[in-house]
Amino acid sequence: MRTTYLVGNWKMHYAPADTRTFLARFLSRIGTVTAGREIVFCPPALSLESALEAVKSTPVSVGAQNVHHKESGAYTGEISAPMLQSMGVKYGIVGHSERRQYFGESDVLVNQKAVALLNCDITPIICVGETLEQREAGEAQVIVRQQVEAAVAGMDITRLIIAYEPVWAIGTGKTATPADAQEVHDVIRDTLRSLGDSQRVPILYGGSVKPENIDSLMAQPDIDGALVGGASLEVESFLRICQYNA
Ligand code: G2H
Repeated sequence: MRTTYLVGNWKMHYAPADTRTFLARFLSRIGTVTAGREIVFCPPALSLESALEAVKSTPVSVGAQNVHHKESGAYTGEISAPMLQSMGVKYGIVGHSERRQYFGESDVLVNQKAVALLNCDITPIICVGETLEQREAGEAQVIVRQQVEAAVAGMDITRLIIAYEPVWAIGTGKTATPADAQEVHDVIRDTLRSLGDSQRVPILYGGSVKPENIDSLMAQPDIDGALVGGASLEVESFLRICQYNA
């Protein structure tokens, strides 16, 4: 039985004060977290410390949205995996399509970032997903397979989380149908099969996840959680997502 992950990716929202307010409200409402579920908030780097302080002694965890692949050096504006580790960050998102699209991150760099996190015992959440053009050209499965193979090269796959985020579904309100998502998740698990015990790898879905679609997504056999953007910015909607009906 795989753990399921409900991960809030706040993107460029919520400074430290807003982070403290949000998490105080969320934690006062969540009660006990259902066994086998892990709730993770990924605030902007500036708010990591506030988030870590707020979730201390609770079952909720904190992750980073990005990391530099080198341990230290003259890289103005960047943050390293050892720095995240020293703070107590447990997860790190890498390869989000917004990083690939706006900051030119390649599959090779995604792999290097994931290795950097693993070297610091931080679990990488590796994002993959096809664009609308690629989907319409019938290339979704080939693209996702290539992205997964490149991103996980040389790693112990049982230490990773994969997130399938079709680019056309991100922040657009369009969600892949549960069946569409399941089909690609199955391809991802098949891709991982030759690399190790793929049954142990959690594969999350991301892209306009909301209270209205979480139950049907989670009902799919290879969907092991959700990476949630917009709907994680509202206490009530993210609570409902964390409390999905199995
Ligand atoms: C995809 C997702 C979170 P949203 O980027 O990573 O965002 O739920 O707003 O589509």
